[in-house]
Amino acid sequence: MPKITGAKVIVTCPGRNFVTLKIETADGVHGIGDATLNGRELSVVSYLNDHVIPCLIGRDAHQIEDIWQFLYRGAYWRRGPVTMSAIAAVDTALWDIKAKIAGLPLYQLLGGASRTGVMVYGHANGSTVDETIAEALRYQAMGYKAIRLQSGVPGLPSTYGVSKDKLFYEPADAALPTENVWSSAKYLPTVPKLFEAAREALGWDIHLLHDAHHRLTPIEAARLGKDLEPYRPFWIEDVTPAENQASFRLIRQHTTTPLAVGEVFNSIWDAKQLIDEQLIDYIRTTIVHAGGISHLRRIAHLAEINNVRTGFHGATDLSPACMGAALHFDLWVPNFGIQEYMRHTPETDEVFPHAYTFADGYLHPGEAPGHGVDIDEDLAARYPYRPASLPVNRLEDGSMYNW
Ligand code: EZ4
Ligand code: CO
Repeated sequence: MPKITGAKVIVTCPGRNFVTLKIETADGVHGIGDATLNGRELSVVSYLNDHVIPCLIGRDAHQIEDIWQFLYRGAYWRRGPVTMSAIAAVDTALWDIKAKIAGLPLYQLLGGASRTGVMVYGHANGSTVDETIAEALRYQAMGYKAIRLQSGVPGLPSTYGVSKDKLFYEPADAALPTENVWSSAKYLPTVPKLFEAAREALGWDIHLLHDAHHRLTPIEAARLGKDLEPYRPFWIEDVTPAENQASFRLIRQHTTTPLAVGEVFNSIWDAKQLIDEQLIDYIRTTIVHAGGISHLRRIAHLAEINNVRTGFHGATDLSPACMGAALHFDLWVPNFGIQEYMRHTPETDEVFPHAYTFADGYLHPGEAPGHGVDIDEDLAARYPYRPASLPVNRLEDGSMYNW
């Protein structure tokens, strides 16, 4: 058996913070897994170092399911983003090791390729509609088949999704949370105008997406969905917070615009009612935040029998190790929908050498054994951790709100 002889946590900040778990076996094979939880990185580091790594040493790296169950059931305290990100890192690293030992790219172990490439969506944003459309045209020229559109809201000093650097959006912009201001009344009329202009400029042979980032009430979300129907969005995302899964019934009654939810979910239980009742169309859980490949596979299967497709989160805070693993999953999973793809900085790409490639709107995980992503530890050590928090939101009268 490939005995686990060592495991270490590597923290690096090549432009933003990443936490990576590296597991080593007696035969000299190693695997890596992403453990980054944006704004809460060091909590996962501590969970791994204090509670997980000591339990891994001496185990058989091939027993992925048993180790998963040990870490999940064995903690007694179930679920939660810190726990599930730590478990995900172990699970991803073990799948990487198993596939390397088999000499196969990970997608082959999952069941083989179901498609030739993974359709991804890029992010066009700007402070005005014109600026956003100009960006979207650039993405279309790069070959993207799907583009997310986010635009500034007149009267609000800043808006979710509108970045300074056009290729890399980084919301965790300060050591302590930046305070933003929100108004749904100001925001709601702007989105149909953005989509109308986008259809005019980009045509109909391209998928358009939008993220409301948890800011609407269910009835406001229903209205947004209705208002966007003429422009046939691929989806609207996180229109309302999803702790109360039943609240999506109300949105569903009113609009045929497809709904995507789940980037903050960490367990199948967060999505069970949404999927069982077919209240959403796309599930956005990721490998790193939802317990790794082993748990995401359960979510995907539940989704499949309910006509829900995958549309995994893929912002810059998901490291190349998560992206690589996700792409193998995407190439295999029968009910694939789309994959979010926000490019990493060149420094990040250097720290994480990877086999995946982009061409003509599709990513491919490559044919390297494992998930195809590694970490250059010497280079990683040159970028020390920098505290960074996600922003918070207040309404115009000062009330705390959802970011
Ligand atoms: O705010 O990844 O769809 N993408 C998003 C992201 C999230 C960040 C949080 O860490 O909503 O921009
Ligand atoms: Co989102």
